[in-house]
Amino acid sequence: MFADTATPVAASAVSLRTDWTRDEIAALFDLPFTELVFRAAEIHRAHHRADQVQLCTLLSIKTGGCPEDCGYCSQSVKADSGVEATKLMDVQAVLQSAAQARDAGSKRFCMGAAWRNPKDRDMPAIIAMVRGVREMGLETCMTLGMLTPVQTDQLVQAGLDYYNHNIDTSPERYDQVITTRSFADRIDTIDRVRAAGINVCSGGIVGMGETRADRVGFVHALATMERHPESVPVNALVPIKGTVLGDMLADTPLAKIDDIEFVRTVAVARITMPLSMVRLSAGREAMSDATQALCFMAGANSIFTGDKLLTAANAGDDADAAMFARLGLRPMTAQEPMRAGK
Ligand code: SAM
Ligand code: DTB
Ligand code: SF4
Repeated sequence: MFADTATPVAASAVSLRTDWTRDEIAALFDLPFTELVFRAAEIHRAHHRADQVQLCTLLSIKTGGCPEDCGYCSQSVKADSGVEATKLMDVQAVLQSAAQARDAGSKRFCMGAAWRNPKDRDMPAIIAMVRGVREMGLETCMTLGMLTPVQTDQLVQAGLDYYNHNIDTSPERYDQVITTRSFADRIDTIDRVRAAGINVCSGGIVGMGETRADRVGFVHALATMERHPESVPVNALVPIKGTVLGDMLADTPLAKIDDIEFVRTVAVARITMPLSMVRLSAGREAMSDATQALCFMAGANSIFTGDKLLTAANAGDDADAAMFARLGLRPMTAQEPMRAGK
């Protein structure tokens, strides 16, 4: 049976470990698969409603033309992906989109901009978007690249709930994926957002041709943060033609991440960060219901809804409704168990 009647444990009653060693995390990855998933499921059920999945909706509020060179991303100026650069969307159009997401049952609205960092002249519109979306009763999340202290403060004043800033991969592999910024730059922004009292959403991508040791290093970097990110998106690389990694994968099909290894990564994230929302993010469109079911069993409890992510296709509401019915899952209604200083 689902843990339908289980009462999630209060955050204060849980002692969270932030001293995980890489050896411990590697040992979790090495467990027999069913044992690993069983342990992750136990932890999931102790802290969350195991039959409920949080629904989040993404909107690209400024697409393409990004000066960064992230090897996976269709929106980099370095990619030959055919994605056209747009200006920042009008506030009213963003609010219209948020209203649709709310009406479709989404609880969080995540707005993404293809920027290295926002310009100060963009901030008034960004602030109006945060305020407007919050007034609709949705949780707000922004992902805008690096932030200055002043911009961070402006987001706090606007009432932003979450800031997404992924570490993407292990610290030692970072410069093979992105050269225009460093892993340390990424951590600086995460620390700034955290110190300002905004909830942190940070995760990364599996299936970029990395090794198991990189996946260990990736989870280790998140699970040893002074405070675990409240949301941990685990993306499976969506191989996009014209990007460095998308083309590499097209040439070496065997490099595609094994489903079982992907589920292992989700399970290890759940075990090491028990209270975090673990989001089964990009890449679901290419996953079977069975693989997604294993991810939910292993502790994933959040997804992106709708038929589009930022530029890539997503599973779509009909497919998700059918999957939820098939698996007996339902959309999450309650607030998340752990909140940062709010
Ligand atoms: N520009 C901002 C930034 O980089 O933080 C926000 C947008 S960026 C697209 C957000 C995240 O989406 C990336 O950090 C990466 O983890 C994920 N992502 C981008 N392209 C992806 C792809 N092709 N497959 C899987 N995940 C992807
Ligand atoms: C995250 O970790 N994944 C989302 C969100 N945070 C911003 C983005 C996924 C993007 C997938 C590729 C695309 O749509 O271009
Ligand atoms: Fe720009 Fe973000 Fe894409 Fe990197 S992931 S190229 S920073 S939009």
